[in-house]
Parts: sequence; structure tokens; C-alpha cells
Amino acid sequence: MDKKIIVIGALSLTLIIVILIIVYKAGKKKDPSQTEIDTDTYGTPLTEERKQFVISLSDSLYKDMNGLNTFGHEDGIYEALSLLSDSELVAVSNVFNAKYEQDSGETFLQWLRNETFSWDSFTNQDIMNVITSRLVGLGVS
Ligand SMILES: [Ca+2]
Repeated sequence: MDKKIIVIGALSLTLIIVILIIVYKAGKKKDPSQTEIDTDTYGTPLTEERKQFVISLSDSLYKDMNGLNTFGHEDGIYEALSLLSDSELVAVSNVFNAKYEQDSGETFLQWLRNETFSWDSFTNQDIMNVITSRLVGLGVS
């Protein structure tokens, strides 16, 4: 084989590997789930399993509320939110604020209050009223 082709081939392969490493590292940095967030700021410390649940629920809430929600909200997410313990509910608020408050300019509680749930089933609006009252009772602002 021609030496030139081997050299070009080796250089191309090296370049591809370097690009893949850069893309991989950039992707890792952008993923907000990599951020370390303290979920133990109220009451009983959460187990690792509940901590992961709280983080994934915060992400689901952000994804669901972020947008016009012309066809309403995903009921299951808010039902899950309403079933959390006090510690978990405050943890969701903390995780949400740590990850998304800077971008949205609203705290979790502020966003819940400003979001329109009245186009959903009326039970969803009732659930949200209970959740925002609980958050206030737990000292969240
Ligand atoms: Ca929305």
C-alpha cells in the first residue's frame, strides 16, 4: 500500500477520535443531571432512591411546564408531586430552583402559581392549590 494513504488514514483516524472525545465531553458538561444538588435541606434525609426520584421528578416538571401546554399537563407528574413527603416536596423545590431558576427567573413556587392549570381537569387545579399551600407552609418561597 502507498505510504501516503497509510499516513492520511492514520491522521484521519486520530482526528475522528479527537472529535469524538470533544463531543463526548461537551455532551457530558451540558447534561444538567450531572450537577450535584443537595436534596437534604428539610427534615429527614432522603434515601439515594428517593433522591434520584426527586431529581427526575423535578426534570419532568420542568419539561412539562416549560411551554404553552395547549393540551394541558401530564396529570401523573402532578399526582406524584402531591404524594411526596414534606422533605421530598421541599427537595423538589430546591432541585428545581438550583437547576432551572436562573433560566426561568422564577422559583418553583412562583412557577406553579403562574402556570395555568385551569385548562386541565379541575382535579389538577385542586391538586396544585394543595401543593402550593403545602410549600408555603413548609417555608418555601
Ligand atoms: Ca407552561
